[in-house]
Amino acid sequence: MNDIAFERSLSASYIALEAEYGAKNYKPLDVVLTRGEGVYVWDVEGRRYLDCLSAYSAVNQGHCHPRILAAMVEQAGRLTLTSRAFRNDQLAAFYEELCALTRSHKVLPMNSGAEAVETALKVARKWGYQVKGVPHGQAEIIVCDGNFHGRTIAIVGFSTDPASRDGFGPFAPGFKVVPFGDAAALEAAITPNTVAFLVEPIQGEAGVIIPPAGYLKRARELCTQHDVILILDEIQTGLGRTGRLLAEEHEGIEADLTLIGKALSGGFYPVSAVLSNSQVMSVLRPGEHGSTFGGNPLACAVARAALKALTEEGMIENAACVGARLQASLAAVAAPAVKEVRGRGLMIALELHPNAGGARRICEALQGRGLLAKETHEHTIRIAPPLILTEAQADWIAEQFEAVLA
Ligand code: IF1
Repeated sequence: MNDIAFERSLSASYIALEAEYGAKNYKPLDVVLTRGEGVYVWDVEGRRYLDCLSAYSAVNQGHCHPRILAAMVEQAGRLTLTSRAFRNDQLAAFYEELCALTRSHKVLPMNSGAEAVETALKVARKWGYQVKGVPHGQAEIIVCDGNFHGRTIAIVGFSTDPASRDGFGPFAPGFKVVPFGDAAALEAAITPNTVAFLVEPIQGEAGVIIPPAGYLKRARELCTQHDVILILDEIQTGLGRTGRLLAEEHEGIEADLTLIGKALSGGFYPVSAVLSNSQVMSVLRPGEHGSTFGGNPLACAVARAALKALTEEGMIENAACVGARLQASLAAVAAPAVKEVRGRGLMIALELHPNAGGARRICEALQGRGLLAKETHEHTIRIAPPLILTEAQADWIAEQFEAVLA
């Protein structure tokens, strides 16, 4: 489409309205989507795109998955919200199924990922005072350089990304930052007041950064040795994205608290959860934490269906197998602009050389070829299609990158 045709298009009218009334906290690609099915989405002009972002891994099961949709519609017509002041008949089954699947003992349901992170931080601090015996007000939590855990004030307070953090202080004290992937630095940072280590198994926003082999295993050992709670933020890496149900499985470890969100609902509805495999969760007493919507019957019914779709339809195995194929064919793209292709399962990043003109330009060119991907930082393109991607679709993705980068 030329510039004049675009200015008169339906898309342009939506974009102009957004610009007039909306806060400018995003800079999306100029594509206005109206429908989705499986790995595909359609814009208001009827053009089809293969979605290589999956709503930041919230639609791992594919857009508008029929089983999740049916569960949502059925539950929405029956009972949506009771608050936790009363009980509902979906919560128990959600707990039971989620615990069985993840080998957890306890679940605390929330809505957004950031709320799950906040919940874990609160639980860890309380555990530190009540169980570990840390002096009141002295609890320390260790986090990693380059982390992304959400947008609340406490969370952005320990972010090392100026765009996320600057201008939002004053921040909560009690956080210490160490380099990601450096177990010796973690060990050196632990003090008698350390209550938790919070880490992403693979850093997402930082650009799909995979730590050295053995790092998480060593972190697990250090946490056990020093009586520190290991909190794994699997909000992005979890639920099949890396080719395993949880990314912790790649190193054969178990966290004390595991955070999941995003694909827990298949993208239908914000559902997150804190999973606990130790007695850590028992420090919370009635009235000390909660959420109006957390654990509501609609969320539970949707999440139950989302988990069933993920596990019963072979999506996790598919992510491992098709992900390896896609990563290999992207790595084979012969273009001098490509610095590195890295990833695990269907969590892949293609990093361009700093002189290659930037990732945004490439994403716009891919959009023109019917592929939607999003840059992260200036030079990296994230490739994270739904986990139902076929081999043929994976090959098609690699061809589009080849065409655009050549
Ligand atoms: C935005 C990135 C992805 C997350 C991890 C917690 C949360 C997230 C590991 C918070 C959220 C999002 C939020 C979205 C962009 C996005 C993102 F680019 F920032 F890094 F996915 F890649 N832990 N990630 O990745 O979950 O509260 O949003 O439900 O625009 O902020 P939330």
